[in-house]
Amino acid sequence: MNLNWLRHFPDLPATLPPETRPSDLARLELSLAFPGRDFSITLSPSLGDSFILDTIGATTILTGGETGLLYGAYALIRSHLSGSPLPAHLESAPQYPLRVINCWDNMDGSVERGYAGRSLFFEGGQFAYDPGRMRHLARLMASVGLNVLCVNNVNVHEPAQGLVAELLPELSALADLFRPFGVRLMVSVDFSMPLRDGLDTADPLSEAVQAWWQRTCARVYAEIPDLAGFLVKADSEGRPGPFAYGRSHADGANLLARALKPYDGALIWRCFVYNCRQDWRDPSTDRPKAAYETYQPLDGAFDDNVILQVKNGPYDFQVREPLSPLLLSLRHTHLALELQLAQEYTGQQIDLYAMAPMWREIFQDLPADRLQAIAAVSNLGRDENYFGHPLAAVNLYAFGLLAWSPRIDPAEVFDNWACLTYDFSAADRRTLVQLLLCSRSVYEKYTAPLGLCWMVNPGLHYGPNPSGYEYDLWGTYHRANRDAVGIDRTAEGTGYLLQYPAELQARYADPDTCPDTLKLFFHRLPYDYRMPDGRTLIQRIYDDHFAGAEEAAAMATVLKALPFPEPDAAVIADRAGRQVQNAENWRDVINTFFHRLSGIPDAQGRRIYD
Ligand code: GCV
Repeated sequence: MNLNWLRHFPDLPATLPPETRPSDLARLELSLAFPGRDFSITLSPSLGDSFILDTIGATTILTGGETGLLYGAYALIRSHLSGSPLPAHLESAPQYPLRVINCWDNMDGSVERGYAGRSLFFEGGQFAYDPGRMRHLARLMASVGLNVLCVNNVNVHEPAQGLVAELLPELSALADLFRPFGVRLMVSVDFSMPLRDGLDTADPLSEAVQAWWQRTCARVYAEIPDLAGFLVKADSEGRPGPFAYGRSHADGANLLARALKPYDGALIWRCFVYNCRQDWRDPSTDRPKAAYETYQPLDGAFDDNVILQVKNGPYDFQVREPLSPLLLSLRHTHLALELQLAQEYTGQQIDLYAMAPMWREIFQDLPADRLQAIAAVSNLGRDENYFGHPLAAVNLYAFGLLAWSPRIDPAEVFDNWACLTYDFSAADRRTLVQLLLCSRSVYEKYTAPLGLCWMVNPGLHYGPNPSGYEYDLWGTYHRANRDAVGIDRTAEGTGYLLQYPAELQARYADPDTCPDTLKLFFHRLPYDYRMPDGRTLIQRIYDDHFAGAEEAAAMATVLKALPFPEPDAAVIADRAGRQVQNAENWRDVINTFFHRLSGIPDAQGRRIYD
């Protein structure tokens, strides 16, 4: 059953010739989608991913690079099926050469933070995939311009270390399935891998280690000449890294980058480095400061095929965080932005949460040309619909378009996606788009208030638990007491704010002018603090939680009334019901938590538990 946005794309033949190139596929896709229409297609290899489209009378002229022709073909098909006409002359080039999906799939078949079933690629310690689905996935990605798929978890559990050794032939067979669609594979590697192979060190300055990585890359690229590169999580949440040898992350990243360099491979090095064994009693360590403190001093020390991958916020994909200051401060280092499509903290593909409005905010502060690549943690799994929640598909769709052009308009993208996915009337489609557009702010209202973050159930990360992480090791504290809540991160507090450029420091420094959504991220405020609209802080917390739960219920009613086809209708109705319960639970737990601490009643006398 194909209920995603490819559903009206004409079927491809059951098999493609093994040497099919993206440009061949582009011609095939166009001939299937537009039988009888006149095309003039010119391959101009130097254009790479870019394409130019001209429509003159009944003839469409498409010029593009090897992959550009394919993206041009998909742009035409999307526009045709969604009824959004392209201009008569269009020159289109992606903002980022690497548009990456990071799967956190383990070879035992589990998916770390996966909410759409088991792994699409692995089971029982082996490759286990349906080739038809792989091709479909490749087409799904290519149809929105995504071109790199990192198949295994950044936490590299055995036997995944074998992906660059004994499992390499199987990885290569998988790469063959994605290649016609212009999608290149990437693998996560473990920094300590030389130890597995008999070396007694993984020290980046050891010549034996350097030679080991060179040999490994030679073997890998002999099998998969177009592998996009390696992704590494090092010295992060228990993963091995160069710190064990007293070396810097520039030493560590450059080691792998130099081994990849002869093959044009990229080394993507994640910056998710912080002390995950913090003592909650210690207020002098402030986790959001960690990545900047580690990497800012190394700016300019990385080789040119190293890309530092930075999560959008300084914490970890919370519903609301400011932009990571590292993304603004590194000037001489290649950067990738890391987003998370998997809804780890944002409703786990049960609650509706469409992300493009959040990404728009990111790019309001982040100049698009600061980045060389963009990556997102996958929300895919083995479920029939790939995404668990059928509407979570919109996040992969929108991410592809964002990676091509970060200035996308969420409303337009949602509308196109809805048009491709469901045969709705214009009115129903507008309703669906409105739900998607407001879904993030509804979720935000009923969960942790005003940028506070981390009030989730530990480990699981779904549902409320305001003290769940408060006395733990992870550096994620709100420090609520009977008078006040939040952490002062200004110059007078932890100093985190000083990591930002002056303009953003000015925006956040004063609690009175700091945007409400981030007030408790940057400031510690008493419950009777007056918000700009005159309400007290505590009243605003209560009001948001009552409103958020009400809005979730209203959204569910509207969603259930939309004419989704089966099986989507049943799944959407079920998840909407669970979201309503989740929202009520959040409302009651958070309001009760603050009510018990503060002793301040709700001005409207609504039910809060004593
Ligand atoms: C892959 C958070 C998640 C982990 C994830 C980690 C990361 O801590 O909870 O599951 O590990 O981020 O991004 O590396």
